[in-house]
Amino acid sequence: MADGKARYQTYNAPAGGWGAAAATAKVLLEQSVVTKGSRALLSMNQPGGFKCPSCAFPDATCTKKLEFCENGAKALAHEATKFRVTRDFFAQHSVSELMEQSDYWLEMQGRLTEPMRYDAASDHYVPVSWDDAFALIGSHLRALESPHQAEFYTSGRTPNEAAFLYSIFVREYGTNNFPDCSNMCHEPTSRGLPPAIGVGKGTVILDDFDHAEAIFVMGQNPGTNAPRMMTQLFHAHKRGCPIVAVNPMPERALMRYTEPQDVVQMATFGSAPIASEFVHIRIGGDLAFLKGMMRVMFEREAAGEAVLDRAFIAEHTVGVEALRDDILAQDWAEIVAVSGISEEQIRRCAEIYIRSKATIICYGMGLTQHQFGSQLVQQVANILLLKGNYGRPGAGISPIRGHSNVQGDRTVGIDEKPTQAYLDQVQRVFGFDPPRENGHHTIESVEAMLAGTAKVFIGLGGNFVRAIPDTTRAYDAMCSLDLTVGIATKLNRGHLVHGKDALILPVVARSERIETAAGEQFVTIEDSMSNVTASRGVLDRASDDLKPEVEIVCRIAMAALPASRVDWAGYIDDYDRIRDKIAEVYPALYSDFSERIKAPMGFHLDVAPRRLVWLTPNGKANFQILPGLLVDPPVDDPAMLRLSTIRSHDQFNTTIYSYNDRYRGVYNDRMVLFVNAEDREARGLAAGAKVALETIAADGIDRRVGDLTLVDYPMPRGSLAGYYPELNPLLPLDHYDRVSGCPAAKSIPVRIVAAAG
Ligand SMILES: Nc1nc2c(c(=O)[nH]1)N[C@H]1C(S)=C(S)[C@@H](COP(=O)(O)OP(=O)(O)OC[C@H]3O[C@@H](n4cnc5c(=O)[nH]c(N)nc54)[C@H](O)[C@@H]3O)O[C@H]1N2
Ligand SMILES: Nc1nc2c(c(=O)[nH]1)N[C@H]1C(S)=C(S)[C@@H](COP(=O)(O)OP(=O)(O)OC[C@H]3O[C@@H](n4cnc5c(=O)[nH]c(N)nc54)[C@H](O)[C@@H]3O)O[C@H]1N2
Ligand SMILES: [Mo]
Repeated sequence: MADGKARYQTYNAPAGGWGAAAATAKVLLEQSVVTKGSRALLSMNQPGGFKCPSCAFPDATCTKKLEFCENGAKALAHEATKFRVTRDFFAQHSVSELMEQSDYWLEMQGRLTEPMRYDAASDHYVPVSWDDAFALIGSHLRALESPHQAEFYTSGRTPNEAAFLYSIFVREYGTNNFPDCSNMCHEPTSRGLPPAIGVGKGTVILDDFDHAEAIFVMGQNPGTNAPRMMTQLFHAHKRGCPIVAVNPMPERALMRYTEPQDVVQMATFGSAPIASEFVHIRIGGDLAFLKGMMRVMFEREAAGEAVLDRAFIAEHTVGVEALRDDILAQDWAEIVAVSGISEEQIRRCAEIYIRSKATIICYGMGLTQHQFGSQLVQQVANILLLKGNYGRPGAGISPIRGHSNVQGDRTVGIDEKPTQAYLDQVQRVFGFDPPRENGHHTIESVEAMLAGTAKVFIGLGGNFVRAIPDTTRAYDAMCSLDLTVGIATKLNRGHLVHGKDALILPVVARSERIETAAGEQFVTIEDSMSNVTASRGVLDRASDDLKPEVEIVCRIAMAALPASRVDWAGYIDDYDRIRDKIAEVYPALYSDFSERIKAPMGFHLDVAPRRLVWLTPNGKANFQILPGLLVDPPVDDPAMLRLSTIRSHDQFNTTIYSYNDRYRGVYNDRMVLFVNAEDREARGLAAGAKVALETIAADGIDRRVGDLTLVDYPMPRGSLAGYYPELNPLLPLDHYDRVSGCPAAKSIPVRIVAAAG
């Protein structure tokens, strides 16, 4: 638990500004890296330096200023930390003892230093040589009856070079089982957008923010999770661009913000409101809101006003009539009831949208993590199509990705449902027959573990057991395996909930230099707006006994596939050779990769809709229909509340930096529930009461989390919020979007039980 006393109070200061500067200094101090960390921060996101290991927001193309934010600094400080997890540490603590510790405590122990193997006799991790570790993995993988009994997870911090080789290795090994953090994140974007606009990516570049005439920010908390985006929003606001924020929580940075890069504003303690319109949406109300806006457009069009971009629709799209029929079938009273937004405000937002000749809609997990998340994202694509908001400056769809290279990993082959054309290409380039059937996404991989068919789990980064739904079942699933491997920078729960054999393989981190026999190497990543840039670490590695992810992947491949047709040894030292292969497999995107990456700011991957080219089967953009107004099936229980599991300001996914959530006024506590005071009173509960939550599910499994403190917060009626990953035990495994496999972590049906424990 946290050291200090829990406090809940309103945060009245603007987001950003001096609060952010102070928090940056504090975390460098806490990790004892004030000098080293500050120096490294000067190289972060600069040409010749390394890419921020935190979020996937792109850098400005001009390099005149520092390009890091408070939360990037936290990520760096925790990576560059002076603390170390050594063999003595593991000798001191058994795995069962470590299981009793919090995620925060585990994180604070520092960087892993050498490979470790689980010893069942003593219940301790003990040192193992790299050679023995690879031999153990090889012997397990070679012994499986079928390659489909292994699950190969990737987390989105993995750079392109390692992810590409991993995808080739796993396919040569014989399976497409690629559970990926993206499956829990922007998969609705990757699966929902292709039928609509032909690509599963955003169509906006950073420069578009300077030309937009309206920006919508839906289901996203940029002040915490993509703080560098605040600079774009701040400048857009300054030049009078309307910004509409759609969120059940009045996130502080969307309300009032001080730009830390603005010297005058900092010096005068000034700040600016960011959102000109705050849409206080019910959890799951976004479909109704978008349909309401589209209804206004079709109504006015029917009344003879030219609201739609008719020429664009005629030339580029199919299906507008069906969309119009669906939209006009929605009744205003229901739209208002489901969204929680008045007709007047919806009309006002529609007016902003109609007047703007170039609109960007950004969105995050608030839209994707619903049971119909993929179809909801398609409605965002629809409304943009109605006004031709593609292929022109200042316009487009902008999913804001999570991990710094989650989009890149997908581009270079981490995909459980690969296309046949791509598999043909792999076969041509590497000469082996890749498996043709679909593999497992994250949920399916857990189902295979629970069914006893999966035997081996390898995690290239990440913290699988903490990130996935249904924590209790997830732990059982993991413990049933023959071998679990965690390839990681830091100790986490995933290493403690392990299979019969288990390995921890420590890696060189993003901010650290990669030296090989061929000299210093760099890696590449693709940000949320499809820019590919080089990342060169500047710090010394945390321990001599770490290996780069590329080498680890190659050595696993060599151990598992002695008769491989791929020259794994040749890729360990020279990363240009890997990039040449990426260029061969993806000639349209990556031709001349090794040359083009030499440009100081890298290059932009082609995004066809920017050129008004639609890579769909019919060569057009297609309007998509989702009947009704709900993004989650209804639950027939009057006591039901919808729970959204969100991030605090002081965490990176499962990594907990502290127990504070400054912008929401919560200190020294993460076991909180943000509740509407009337919902609380209707249950006869006092503010600050301790309660338990129970999931409402029909599968007969009891899911309960206790000891939660009710904090009054401006939530819409019926909507609750609390923190991920602590509340993951409440999220049923099969509560996910069937199109994409993405868990509906933003909409868990729960009831409050007025009892602690
Ligand atoms: N510092 C930091 N940066 C990060 C991360 C981190 O943990 N810490 N994680 C990274 C990753 S992997 C990702 S995917 C991104 C996540 O970045 P976000 O998408 O911003 O993540 P969340 O905190 O999950 O919250 C999303 C927002 O959705 C809102 N919301 C909840 N339900 C609904 C709904 O039904 N409708 C609408 N409109 N809004 C809703 C919540 O109030 C919250 O403001 O950030 C990345 N960057
Ligand atoms: N309830 C709920 N569940 C969610 C979400 C939610 O909003 N609500 N969000 C989902 C989302 S969007 C995501 S992306 C997933 C995140 O799922 P993951 O990506 O699996 O989780 P992380 O917490 O980002 O992983 C952290 C670990 O990665 C390792 N690591 C850090 N840097 C490196 C590196 O450079 N190399 C290697 N090899 N390892 C490294 C460290 O050991 C660290 O402990 O969680 C999902 N789960
Ligand atoms: Mo994510």
